[in-house]
Amino acid sequence: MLSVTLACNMGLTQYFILIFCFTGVLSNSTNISKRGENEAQPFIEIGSKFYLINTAATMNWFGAALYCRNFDSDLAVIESPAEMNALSFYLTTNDGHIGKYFWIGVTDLAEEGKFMSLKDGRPMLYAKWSGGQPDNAGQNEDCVHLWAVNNIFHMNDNDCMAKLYAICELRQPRKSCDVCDLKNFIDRFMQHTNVLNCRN
Ligand SMILES: [Ca+2]
Ligand SMILES: [Ca+2]
Repeated sequence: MLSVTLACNMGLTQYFILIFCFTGVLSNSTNISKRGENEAQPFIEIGSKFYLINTAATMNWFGAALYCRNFDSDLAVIESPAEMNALSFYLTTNDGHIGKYFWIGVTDLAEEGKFMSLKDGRPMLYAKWSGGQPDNAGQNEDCVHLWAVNNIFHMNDNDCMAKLYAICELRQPRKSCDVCDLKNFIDRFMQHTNVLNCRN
C-alpha cells in the first residue's frame, strides 16, 4: 500500500509539475500574442500588421532599410490587396500623408525587372503599380515606394538614392511554432512519465 501511495503521490507531483510547466508555456504564448500591445511602440496596427510610418526624416532606400532594422523590423512589404487597401486607407485618412512618398521593401537591384521582397528574398507577391510603372526611368529606378495617385496609394519604382520617408513592418510572431513547442513538450513529458497510471 505504501509503495502504491508513494507512486500516486509521485503522480500527483508530476501533475502539479505538468500544470506549472503548462502555465509557463501558455504564459509565454500569451506574451507573444500581446507583443503588438506591449512591444510594438511606436508601431500601429493597420489591418493585419503593425507598421511604423516614419515621417520624421527622409532617407535613401538603403538608409530606410537600416532605419527599420534598428526597430527590429523590416521595410514594409505589401503582400495582398487587403494589406494594400488597409494601408492606403490609413495613409489617405490621416492628415499630412497625401503627397508623401514612402519607401517599401521591394527592389529589382539584383536583376532588372525582377522585383524582390527585401525581407524574405522572394519575388514580390503583390503589386499595385500606378499607371505606366514600373518604368525604370533613366535606367536607374530599382527601389519601390508608395505614392498617392488620385488619393489612392500605388507603387512606383524610383532612384534608390532619392530621399523619401519609410514604412516599416513589425515581424510576425511565429504562431505555428508556439503550437509545435507545446505539442513537443507534451510528447516529451508523456514519454518520460507514468503520470496516468494512478487513474486506474
Ligand atoms: Ca529597375
Ligand atoms: Ca518609375
